[in-house]
Amino acid sequence: MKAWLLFGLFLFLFLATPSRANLISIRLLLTDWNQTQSQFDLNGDQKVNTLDFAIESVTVAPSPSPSTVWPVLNFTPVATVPSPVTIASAHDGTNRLFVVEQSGRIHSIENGNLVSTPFLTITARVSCCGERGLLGLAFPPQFTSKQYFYVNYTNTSGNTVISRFRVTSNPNVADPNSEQILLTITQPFSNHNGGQLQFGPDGYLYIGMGDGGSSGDPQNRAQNPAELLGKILRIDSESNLTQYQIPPTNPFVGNSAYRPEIWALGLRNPWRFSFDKLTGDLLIADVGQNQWEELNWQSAASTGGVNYGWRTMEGMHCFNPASGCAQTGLTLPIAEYNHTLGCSITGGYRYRGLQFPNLYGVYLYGDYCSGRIWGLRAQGTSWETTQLIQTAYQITTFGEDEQGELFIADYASGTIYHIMP
Ligand SMILES: [Ca+2]
Ligand SMILES: [Ca+2]
Repeated sequence: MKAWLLFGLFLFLFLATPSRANLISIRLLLTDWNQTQSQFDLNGDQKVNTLDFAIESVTVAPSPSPSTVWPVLNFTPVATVPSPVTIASAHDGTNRLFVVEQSGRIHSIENGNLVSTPFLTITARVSCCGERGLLGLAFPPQFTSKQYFYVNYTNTSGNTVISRFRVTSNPNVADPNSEQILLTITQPFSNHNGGQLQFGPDGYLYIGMGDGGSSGDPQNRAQNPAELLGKILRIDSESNLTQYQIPPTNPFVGNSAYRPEIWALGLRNPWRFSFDKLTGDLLIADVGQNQWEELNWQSAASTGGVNYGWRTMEGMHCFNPASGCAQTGLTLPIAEYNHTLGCSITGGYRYRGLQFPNLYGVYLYGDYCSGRIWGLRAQGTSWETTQLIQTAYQITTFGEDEQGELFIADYASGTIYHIMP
């Protein structure tokens, strides 16, 4: 089938479907790369090669415009990994899932099968467990050509390390001796180490840092601009592999009172945050102290520097001082729940996949202690949230694959589940 026919098919589907918002997924089978056939371009003078295609399948998903029906979640086991805390995707076309084992291993799942040899083993460098361990994993843009990735772990001294490792000639095995440490952050207490790593749509590496620990942020680190603790950091890890760079558009560049890595501040323990695959918006789940678990939203248009309030506030409530706190300049969460419903929020992802139409546009988040999972969706200019299910899982993390399908980890059993209709 020639390319113009394919274009015709696209046009047909585009016009024939009831809404432009519908998702059309066409699976192509490349049958021939035809070097001899050629055609003229629109200028009439240039030869271009043509491709022969076969249409393997065409799927038109129901409209992703907000459904009035909340999705009913089902969970299909994918693999079992001891103490899973992170699920990441390499975006290299393999659709592999990488699952981080807290004690210091990374496992890969390829074509639905757990690869028996771990992708990476650095257990001797990692202190575990509680809130310590190998906690974060992210693959950079253009990983296919780069073949390196980033981790966030607690070292044997209890401090946070952000480092880079390289993959060997075997795509399912990384080299533990290839480590390049980008950043070490001293941790005053064993808890609240953050752990999330995500590349933003801007290509920069975002790092979640907790307030350092103890209880109530005793040194007020999350509000201290000279500290990296209690923040989300943003660095340019890709321009210079020997030394990370500060993005020139970071909000506090040139302000000597602030560490220039700071993107957002006033966070207690942003254990999990994620970017909306479609809009680039940032959703940050911040674990609360004794009463309130919270969810924060940041538009993709944000220029950074947002103060999310901790320890002045816990959720939408004054924390220190307990009443009459000064809220000027603080950004409140878009959702919160109290400790009658859980004790530790685990942020998830906004679903942008094709297999689960009722979930489209819904952000999922859960609670580690209660196993509850909530959905959050935009309703006009505001948000609405509801509990979708209460599971028996100790929810440590959600994950998103290359197609936008969502996964969840049960820390207790180690099972990774695909969230299905
Ligand atoms: Ca700590
Ligand atoms: Ca807050």
